[in-house]
Amino acid sequence: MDPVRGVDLAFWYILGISIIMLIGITVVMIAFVIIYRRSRHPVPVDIRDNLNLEVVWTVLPTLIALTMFWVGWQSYLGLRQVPDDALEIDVAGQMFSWIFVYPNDKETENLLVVPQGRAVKLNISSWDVLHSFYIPSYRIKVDAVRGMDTYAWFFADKAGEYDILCTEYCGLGHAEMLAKLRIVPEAEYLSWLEEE
Ligand SMILES: [Cu+2]
Repeated sequence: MDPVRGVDLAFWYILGISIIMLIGITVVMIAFVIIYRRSRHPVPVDIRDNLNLEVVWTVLPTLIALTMFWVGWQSYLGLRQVPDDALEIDVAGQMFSWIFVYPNDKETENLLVVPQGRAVKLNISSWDVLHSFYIPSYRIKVDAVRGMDTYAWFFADKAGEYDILCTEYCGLGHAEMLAKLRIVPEAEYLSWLEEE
């Protein structure tokens, strides 16, 4: 599944169930306060157990939690399964900027330019401390750790400019560790790539 759709689906699914539960539990609580108030039920009833009820409140939440896991797992697979034809770009976090290295060894700082309509694989690492590579628009958030190579990918579907941030506190300049993702038409990308 497309990572953006997958992550959004997992988010809304979990949020939706949480809202339904919140409303349901609140309504039942208020109803119980009104229906079982002392003036109507002066003597409390001592209920020992109810097998059916116990089975329901064990099985139902288990099933709900499992479906949440399944939706989350699908979105995770979408984030990790990179299309074979992806364009590979190396990304390194360093105090305090993002370095991008292209297939022809072109290097940029805080600017990632990619062609529209391509899948882009980012090979992420760090040159010093912990950083975390974050593109909110493409739902990517991956820790950059020195000595550990990892990756992320996204499908550059819409031309435009998007924010890239560091989302792991990495020192005094952390807040300035901002970069831009620029998605441009393929021809523009190719000519940009050849520029010094
Ligand atoms: Cu950082």
